Amino acid sequence: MTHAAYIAIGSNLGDRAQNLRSAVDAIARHDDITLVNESSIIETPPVGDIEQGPYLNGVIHIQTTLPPRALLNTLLRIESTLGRDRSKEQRWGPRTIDLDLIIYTDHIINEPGLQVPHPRLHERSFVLIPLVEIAPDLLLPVHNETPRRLLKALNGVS
Ligand code: A4P
Ligand code: MG
Repeated sequence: MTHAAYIAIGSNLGDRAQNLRSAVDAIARHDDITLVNESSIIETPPVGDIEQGPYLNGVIHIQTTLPPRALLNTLLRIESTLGRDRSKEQRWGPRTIDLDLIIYTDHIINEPGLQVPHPRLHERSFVLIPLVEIAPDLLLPVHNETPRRLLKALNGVS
């Protein structure tokens, strides 16, 4: 049984474009994952109170036989392979690569270390803009809304 999932990707340290490319390549090479679609990569101003450089962000759509926790562990492993070291980071601070599992079919997961849909999805244009590009009308659990409508709401358009 395969499941559709969406992963938000971001980088604001080092060769940002190459970091994203390497992460997507590693995800696509995984035996239990098929890459279905990729959004454009956009440059975005940093969100949060920490002074840091701009990000490159995007979203990818995959099909996978991995259950959510195994998929998250795969993403965390790919982050560390690409040189991310959480012990040297601040929360919401600069990072070479950030891979967030934002959607896993219609599952709602609230466990320690795993929340899906990603809890800040609806307030982040750096996630919603690329998600709207590849899945404008996907009905999201919890919100019971589509990415297109969530982005409009974030921009103050009803
Ligand atoms: N975790 C729980 N749920 C998930 C999930 N659905 N996907 C846990 C991935 N991880 C999940 O993550 C900390 C822990 O969250 C993981 O070990 C996992 O068990 P992290 O990536 O180390 O922490 P983080 O990324 O600093 O925190 P968080 O809450 O994911 O923040 P965001 O939302 O990723 O914010 N500005 C721009 N323009 N672009 C960005 O990409 N990113 C951030 C980080 C801040 N500002 C940004 C951007
Ligand atoms: Mg993260």
